[in-house]
Amino acid sequence: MAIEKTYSMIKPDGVANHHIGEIIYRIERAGLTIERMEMGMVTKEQAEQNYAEHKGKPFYDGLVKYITSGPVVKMVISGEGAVAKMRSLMGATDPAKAAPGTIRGDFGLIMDANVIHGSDSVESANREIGIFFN
Ligand code: IDP
Ligand code: MG
Repeated sequence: MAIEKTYSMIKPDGVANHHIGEIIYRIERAGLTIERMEMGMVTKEQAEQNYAEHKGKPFYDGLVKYITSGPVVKMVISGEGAVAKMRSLMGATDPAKAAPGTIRGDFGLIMDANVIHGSDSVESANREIGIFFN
């Protein structure tokens, strides 16, 4: 595998429920490097760009509304196979199906409030990093 960069974001529920420290701890313990990190709001435009692939799906409007509803933590993370490594730390999209020991399995509530976002490929990561850090 190669050194990759990925984009990850602690969602509003992860911030509101005080999981920032635990999540950052898990990322660093996995050997990944947090290169950039910023707390703040996501604009409607950024949300629509980030979730463009889901436009038209029944949950799209709720998803955009949710991710813009409160502060998030935006991160650029690097390391060997960082994209897949973050996805495995995160766990399955549905917290009800995410394995114990994963971030979503341990702290997730429902599909919207599933604690964390992580890019699904190197291409998505490059695109998403450009949306949130430019
Ligand atoms: P991912 O976050 O694991 O990559 P995606 O399929 O890319 O999952 O979906 C993006 C986000 O949209 C999910 O994290 C979740 O919050 C939300 N989502 C996905 N599918 C559904 C659904 O069927 N109902 C409600 N929300 C959904
Ligand atoms: Mg996705």
